[in-house]
Amino acid sequence: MAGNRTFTMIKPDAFAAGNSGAILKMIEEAGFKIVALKATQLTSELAGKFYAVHKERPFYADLCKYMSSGPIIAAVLEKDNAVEDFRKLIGATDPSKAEEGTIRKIFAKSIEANAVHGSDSDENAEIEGNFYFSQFERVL
Ligand code: IDP
Repeated sequence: MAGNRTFTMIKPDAFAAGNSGAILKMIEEAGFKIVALKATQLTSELAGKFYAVHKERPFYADLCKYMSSGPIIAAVLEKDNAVEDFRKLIGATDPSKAEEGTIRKIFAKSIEANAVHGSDSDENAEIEGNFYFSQFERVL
């Protein structure tokens, strides 16, 4: 159903710091239902594919290196107005600009190592969920 699912990753910095459980708790308490979940690690090549839209940006090579530097958690989340509400919950890309109480404000280390990913559109939520999960790995 369009509009009620989004995709997230708990990025290597937050996973390594042992913040995955606390972040998932905040996500559930904000009303999101977890409909797919896995711990995994990207290769640099896969990180490059995931972030291909940024390949002309100066931070792309560093981003691919960072995103493949350690384990992550990938998840599909369900809630009304999922994409927009989740972007609000995580806060601005740069944690120094994120609102108080947002996941990035609480857990992010820098503009790059910013704890979580959240899809920016329904279309990308679908593409990103399909990047990680087969139809048998998610709640239908
Ligand atoms: P978003 O994750 O808030 O949607 P995007 O602009 O799509 O932000 O950037 C994707 C990811 O690239 C960010 O979450 C962050 O990890 C990294 N990134 C974005 N801007 C910068 C930057 O200026 N320097 C370093 N890394 C950046």
